[in-house]
Amino acid sequence: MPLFRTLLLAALLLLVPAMAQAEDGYALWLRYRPLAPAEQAKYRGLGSGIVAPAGSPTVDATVGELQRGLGAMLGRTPGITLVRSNRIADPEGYAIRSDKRGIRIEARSDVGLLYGAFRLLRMVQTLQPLDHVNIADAPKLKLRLLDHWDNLDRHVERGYSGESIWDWQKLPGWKDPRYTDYARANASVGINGAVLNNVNSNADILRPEWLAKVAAVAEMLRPWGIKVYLSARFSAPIELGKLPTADPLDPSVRAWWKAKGDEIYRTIPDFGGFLVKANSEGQPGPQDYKRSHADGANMLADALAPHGGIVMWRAFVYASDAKEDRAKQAYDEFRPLDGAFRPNVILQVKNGPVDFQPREPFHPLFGAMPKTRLMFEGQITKEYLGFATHIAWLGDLWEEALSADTGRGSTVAGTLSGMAGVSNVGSDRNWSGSHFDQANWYAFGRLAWDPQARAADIAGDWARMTFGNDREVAGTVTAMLAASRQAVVDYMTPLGLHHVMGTGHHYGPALWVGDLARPEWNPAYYHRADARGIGFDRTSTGSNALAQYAPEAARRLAESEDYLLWFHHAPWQRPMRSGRTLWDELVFRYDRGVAAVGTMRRQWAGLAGKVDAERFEQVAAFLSIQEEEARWWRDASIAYWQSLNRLPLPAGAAPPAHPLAWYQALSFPYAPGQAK
Ligand code: GCW
Repeated sequence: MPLFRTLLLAALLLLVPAMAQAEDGYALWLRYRPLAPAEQAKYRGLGSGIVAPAGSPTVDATVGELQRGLGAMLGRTPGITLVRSNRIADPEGYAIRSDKRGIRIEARSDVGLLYGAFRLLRMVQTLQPLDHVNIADAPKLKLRLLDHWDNLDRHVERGYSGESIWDWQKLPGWKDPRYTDYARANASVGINGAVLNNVNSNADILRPEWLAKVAAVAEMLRPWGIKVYLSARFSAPIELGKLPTADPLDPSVRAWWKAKGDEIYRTIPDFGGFLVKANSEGQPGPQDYKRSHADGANMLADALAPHGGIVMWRAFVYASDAKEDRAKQAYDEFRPLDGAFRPNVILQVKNGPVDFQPREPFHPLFGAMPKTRLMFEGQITKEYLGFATHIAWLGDLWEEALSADTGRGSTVAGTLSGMAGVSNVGSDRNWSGSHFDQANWYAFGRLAWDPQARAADIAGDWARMTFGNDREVAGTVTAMLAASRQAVVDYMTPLGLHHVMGTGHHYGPALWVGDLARPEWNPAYYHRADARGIGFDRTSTGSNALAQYAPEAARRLAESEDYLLWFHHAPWQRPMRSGRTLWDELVFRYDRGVAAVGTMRRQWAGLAGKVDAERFEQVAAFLSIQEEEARWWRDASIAYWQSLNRLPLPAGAAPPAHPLAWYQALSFPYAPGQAK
């Protein structure tokens, strides 16, 4: 071999490990980095080789994942026996046991084996011993879904991570391998369904040529235990079927949906069902024909029932002409329909009564519809929490909602049949638009599997799997996550403020806006601030939204300072528990939020050299953006409140960097993710 070729080869061999170290976030929490020899030693003596039942695509996927993951981490595959067993009661559950000879994963179904395998991989990723394992686990909820708000032209509504992952134009011919990695990531946290298209839906997805595309995606997700669902446009019988009406009680409309259901199941035999946004924000629905939400949902449910399909009907409604407090409308509309829905209808309720704000009280429908199946809708994509650049750990936000006591005999978690998360996945190489936003996708899956899980434990697992087991790194990342959500609440919407963001794009503060066509679109509608006070009176002297909660829950919410301005209109001078006035407390909290971002920045900077360069740099840059924008929120808010209350700043608080007019003049016509 000529010398230069030998040298080239040697140089390449040296480069390969370095290249393998490069991290761009694509691998998510499934990085499977080789363990150090001392760590590998922990896993000696467990036999070797995988024994699996006769192949099915899911068993093949399971074995492949174990080989890939354990092979990379340990340099070998320990002895693992996968066993189908009727002793495991839950169809998706599993048991893992180990002794000197090896590890045994038992499950009733192949997907249970898959979940067991991912659990085992997580244990090795987080360096837990495997010698005396004895674990049994099963999901607490049957429906664990991602809702993609993806349009057919690949624009993602409220998406901050590029275009839609679904490359519709090239489907079904080109089946992007990325869909398999998407499915692996979901399966690893137990997500078992995906609604592929936006709830502001387009009937075209139900055309035969589009169903062929959907079928191709379904085929790729199926081995990983994931069913596909579609958002159905209620007026599709008019748009596609050329019928004169979409009235749910009209026999021709019912027949059209039934035939459409039959056609879908011929194309996709395990199709999950429909998600529907009806009579909300301009979407068509049964009320266009003076029919109820139950009439509409039941008609679709009847079309899918023979095939085992479900209808997820969204409770996110507020009427354009209603004079009523927007926060009350979903409850007023749906509570009287309790018991009126078919068994295969599930009402999908957002975590709070307004709209995915940094902090909302739990939705009063949870616990209030005992005869109706409910599912929880959370927003993984951060429409109101800083898009992709701000670190905001939603594990805490969801835990707060899920663990809330409804006062009707259970927590919110206890009322659920399922959970759906509005996906933050897009075409970006790192999937979620930022490395830390991957944590929210991860957490959503883990909480859907077990809505009583502790967000702090999930954060710890994610940190180790994503950034490694180094104590300082994992500890710092976990601490950053833990502080991050309250920081966002503090610098954006402290003390129960809500919906005070920019119009349309929802980026940045715009508290001064009060002239939009619909009252409930205006920040001023929500904060009701003037020279004397601030906040939305939702007690009995105001809209009385509080009365929608059980008395015990209402009392707790009414007394909480975290929800003060959600439920009360209070004078600026109101004394707070801290001893400060409301005004001083507000400023204190804005400052606390900005300071917390500064702390996160410094914590992250301390990890220089301990985190791979590519991810380190991006996180550092995003934290600078976050700090700048936290200050912007704080300063613009203070400047606006002062224009009303004329109060001096508390001692030591810095004046806003610019006059109010400067903030009011900012405009962002091209901010991403807007509704189209
Ligand atoms: O939060 C609002 C969003 C809309 C969204 C709507 C909904 C899909 O601003 O973009 O539309 O909620 O949840 O239906």
